[in-house]
Amino acid sequence: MPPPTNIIQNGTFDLQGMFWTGTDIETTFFESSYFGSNNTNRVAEIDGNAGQTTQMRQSFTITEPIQTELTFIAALRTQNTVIGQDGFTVDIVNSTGTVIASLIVRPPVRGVYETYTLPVNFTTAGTYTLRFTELGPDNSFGAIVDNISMLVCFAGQTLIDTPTGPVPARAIKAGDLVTTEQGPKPVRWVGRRHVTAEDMASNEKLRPVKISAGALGQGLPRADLWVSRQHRMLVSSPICQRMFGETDILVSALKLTALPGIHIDVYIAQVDYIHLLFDQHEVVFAEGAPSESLLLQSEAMNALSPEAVEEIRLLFPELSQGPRQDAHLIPKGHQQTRLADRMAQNDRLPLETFRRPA
Ligand SMILES: [Ca+2]
Ligand SMILES: [Ca+2]
Ligand SMILES: [Ca+2]
Repeated sequence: MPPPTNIIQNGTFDLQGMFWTGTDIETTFFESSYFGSNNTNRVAEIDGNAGQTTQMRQSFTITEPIQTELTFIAALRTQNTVIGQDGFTVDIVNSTGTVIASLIVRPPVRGVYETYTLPVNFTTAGTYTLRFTELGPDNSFGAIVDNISMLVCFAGQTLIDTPTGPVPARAIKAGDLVTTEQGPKPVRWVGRRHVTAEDMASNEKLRPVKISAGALGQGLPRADLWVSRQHRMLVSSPICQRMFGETDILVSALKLTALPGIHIDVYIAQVDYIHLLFDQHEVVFAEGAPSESLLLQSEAMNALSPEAVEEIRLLFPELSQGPRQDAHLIPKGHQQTRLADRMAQNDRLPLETFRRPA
């Protein structure tokens, strides 16, 4: 998952009106024009001319359900503004014109910014519009707005290796080829569950494990990686050989939290769990780190919604029955705990002897 990015372009108006559309947009002046200061910070005024209702809009695309907030600063011009009347409405509008979040702003002070926050819950992917509309006396003296920002962080951007290069997990569809330990294999089904802060607050088991970049050894994962706590990661170590007679085994992410750089993420606001289902249990490469694909009849099912479990059972009845063949040995829970403790005590990394198949 990459760091949060600001989905609003030119929210500082450094590029004047670029990326903004609407009616009577005034973005050509510096703060000094409105506040009587010497400040050359470029801002927007939401009442450019008398006789026209200023409206300033910007559209953007949301690729998956996400909760975030819009923030900006606003103040009234120092001259000829009416406290309690001049201001604007800020709306987030979906593609069918429905307002999904709205805030009325009437800055209480002239010439001094206040920060405003509008929580936004995007329940579906799609194109949305941010819209500012003038309120109050239509006399060309209005509210100043600046630093408009909406930070988003799409969890589904974890990169999965495929024969054509790394692809965001959320972009993988049934039928696509994904690189596995056994070579390219077609994905049969993609399971997805969006987990909100409220979900995690009510069920701690839904909080993900964060594996920091490089924490597994050999530079892996290539970027910070979030997985469900029962999701198993490949461990390849001489300690595995000594304990289990096999070099490569699978250990749940939760057990690996005994190691540095791997911990339950108690700060993350939301997460999307994406599971790739193949004909067989496979090892795939998430940010380059070898980890299991979804195991039916496993704890990984807990991270899926009941509807998703039902859908898998409906679509792939043969997969949810009968003995399964694990991609690698999966030791019992207490043995996994001992292995993780030994690696921690001896400063050994999980992928010490990992050799990626050619
Ligand atoms: Ca600015
Ligand atoms: Ca106006
Ligand atoms: Ca006005």
